[in-house]
Amino acid sequence: PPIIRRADYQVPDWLVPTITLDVDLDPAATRVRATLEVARNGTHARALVLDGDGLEPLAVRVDGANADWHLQDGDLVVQLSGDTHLVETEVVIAPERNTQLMGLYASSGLLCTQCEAQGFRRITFFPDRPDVLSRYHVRMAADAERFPVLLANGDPVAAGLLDDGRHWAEWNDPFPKPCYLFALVAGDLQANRDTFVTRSGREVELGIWVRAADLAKTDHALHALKTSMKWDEDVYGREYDLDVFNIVAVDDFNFGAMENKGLNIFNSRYILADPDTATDYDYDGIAAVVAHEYFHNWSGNRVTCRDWFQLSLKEGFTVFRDQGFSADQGSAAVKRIEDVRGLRAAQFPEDAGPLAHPVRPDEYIEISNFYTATIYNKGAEVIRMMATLLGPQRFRAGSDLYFQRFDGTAATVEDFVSCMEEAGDIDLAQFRRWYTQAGTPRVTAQLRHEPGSARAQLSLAQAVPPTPGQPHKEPMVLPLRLKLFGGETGRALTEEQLVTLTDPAAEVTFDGLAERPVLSINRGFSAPVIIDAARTPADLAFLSAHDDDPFARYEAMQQLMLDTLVLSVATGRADHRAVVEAVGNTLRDAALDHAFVAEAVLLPSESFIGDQLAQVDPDAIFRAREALRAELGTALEREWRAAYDATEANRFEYSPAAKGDRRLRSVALGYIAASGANDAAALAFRQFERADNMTDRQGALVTLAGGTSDERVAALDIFYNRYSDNPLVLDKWFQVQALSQRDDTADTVAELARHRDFTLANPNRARALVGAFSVNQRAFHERSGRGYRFLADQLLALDKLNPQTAAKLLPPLGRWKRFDPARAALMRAELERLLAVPGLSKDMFEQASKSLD
Ligand code: B3K
Ligand code: ZN
Repeated sequence: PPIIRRADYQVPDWLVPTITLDVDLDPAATRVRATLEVARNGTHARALVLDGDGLEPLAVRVDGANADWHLQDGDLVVQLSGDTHLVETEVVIAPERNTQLMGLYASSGLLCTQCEAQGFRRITFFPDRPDVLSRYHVRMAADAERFPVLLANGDPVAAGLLDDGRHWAEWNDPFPKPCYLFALVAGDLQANRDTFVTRSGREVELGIWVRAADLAKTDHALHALKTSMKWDEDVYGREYDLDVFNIVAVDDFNFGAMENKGLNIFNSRYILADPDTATDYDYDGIAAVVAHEYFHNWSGNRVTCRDWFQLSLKEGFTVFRDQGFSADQGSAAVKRIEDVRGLRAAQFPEDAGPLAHPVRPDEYIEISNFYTATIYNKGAEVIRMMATLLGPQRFRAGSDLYFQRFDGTAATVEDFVSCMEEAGDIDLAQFRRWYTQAGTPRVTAQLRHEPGSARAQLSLAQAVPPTPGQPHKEPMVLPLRLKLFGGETGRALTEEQLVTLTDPAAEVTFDGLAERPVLSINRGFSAPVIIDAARTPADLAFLSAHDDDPFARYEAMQQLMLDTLVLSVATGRADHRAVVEAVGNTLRDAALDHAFVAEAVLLPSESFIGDQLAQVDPDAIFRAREALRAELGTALEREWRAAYDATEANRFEYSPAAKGDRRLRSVALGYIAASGANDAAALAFRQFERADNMTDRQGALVTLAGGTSDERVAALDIFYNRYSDNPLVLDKWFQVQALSQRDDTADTVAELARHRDFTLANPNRARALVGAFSVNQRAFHERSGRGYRFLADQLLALDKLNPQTAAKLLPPLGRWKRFDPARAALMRAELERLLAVPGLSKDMFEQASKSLD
């Protein structure tokens, strides 16, 4: 398959100022008539090429007459003589047979679209690229009984009945948009409605559309929508621009949600919530995704991307915006901890592996493979660093300038950075390397201090590792927030300062120190780097108790835990004392909020421990981590029980404090179970049965599912029976078992793949079982290689239905370089097996072939 290169970008040959779509909907045969006003862009004699994917033209007319056209690799090529023409095409497509969930497809009885990145070409012939912006007028018709609701982008303009039991509706979107933002929905839906009055006094009709039975689960999403609309006005000065804003929830969706102009379409897992079926984590995820898609109305829709290499222009910025929103809704420190944990779990391994790519990639085979943690989350960190370097006022000025200057256009990453440079009056020339160089920089920091001296010397050095296609790296701009604390008193010895490392190495001198200093560095995770600061367990324990930045306290504890675990994996012997003492101190510190405590006392994941080692030994890591868990459980049993009892609530409430209580309660339960206490299973089962909310119920289920008690089987059965008609909760049932730490998880997962409720056709279900299993380090990397074989089998089956979702599940197989030669060979063999299959999608081909290098 061809490689698409950023350097090859050319402006479009033809523009399409307006498009009229006439869509006669039917699950088996939908007729799409498109009328495009096309305009030659510049002086050239090239034909009009309209992208098509799997389309057969039934008619092609130019200015009302039969046209001179042919198909080329699925695209429609039309010879045109003048500078403007009216081009009409007609195709028939079958949404009910669309298992890729790209283009127009059917999901649980409704019809909906997904066009980003290149799904529109599966609906009609069109220049399917983000720099062609058009005004859309859509007329749709469908059976009135099966599809009583007809929605599209923009404003509704007219509707009516037809004689044959069908009805129609027309929608008009006044804002020119690229075709990836087109959407329509037809179905038997009900809306949870409200209004929002914008700051200039316009009233916007809001609707969250779901099946009637789900209506009661939409209040949280609706509330999040209104809160986001207000937040974007207050924090970024961005006002909504249409009179209606609709969101539709669908069960079959390739990712989280889609920001189509005025008509967001969501994976139902990011809309539906009530206390009985959704965890606090789900509630938070819903608010974050609702906000994210809403924020795209400016960062993505009003200003879109010139080409798909600029994807992080909208995604990195919008993630940064949604992170800010979530931070403002509760504890900013806990939100930062969660975001950094997510970055380390998904993006750092990506950046260290065969699929590493810059935040602005230079080439791709299939763009769907580039909706990655690097584009999204590292992209957000890059924006965050600019915000740190500029400070809040100048960052806001840069953002205002960007929106004002590029409103209504398709922009580039370069445009954004230039606005920051101009408004911030700062030179970001070297900083731009964050967009071009892949790989996570490593910073070594060494603080030297002579006993009794008032001076200390900090040596900083940076290195960016080689990544595929980039053997040599230049130094980056690394904004490091740091501060010194007194090793005896715990007092702050300095103000926090921002040290921006731009050279390969630098020295910073501190004077007037009254006592031995302890270094707190990269506070708030001011740069997305790996810090190697070689601090003693005592100093880390000290910071975990005394640092005044909660994020830095968390980091100190994580580093202490990591150092301890890495040492015990390497030597087989463990000294747990410093960790036990530090965790005990945190648990006993009454001034800390429970949400923070729960994060701080969690051990690093098995895979993150693996990331610290030259070679991952999944079994040794598992043993070392379990041993530390058990010891923490036993040594601090009184504290865990106290925390458990102190966090019992009478009634469910969704507030930061109540969420913190529930989180700490389930973490404490896990440690009580790890201690081997006799009553642990009974305690968990009691929590499971008495819970009036999913957070407590699932928390108990996780603990039970990882053990061997009789209660385990009972709880899994009860859970299954209670929720067997709720697909989102059944996903949890699959996922909890796939993530279990039991010795027989690989068997259980193989069995679950044959369960009557398992299907690869639904992406959420596929991810809940296959995706979860492949990040369960010990189970997936079982020495026999059966985990690898299982994943490859599932990928092959899924590739036939839905290549995009299949390819997204492949990366765990590509981590072979990190494992011993026997495991590496088994993993490679599976990648080779995939590549040998005839008819493999280009999505899978790209991921698998790159993963072998
Ligand atoms: N922009 C969409 C993602 C589309 C993914 C296409 N493979 C959702 C989002 O990031 O908001
Ligand atoms: Zn997005």
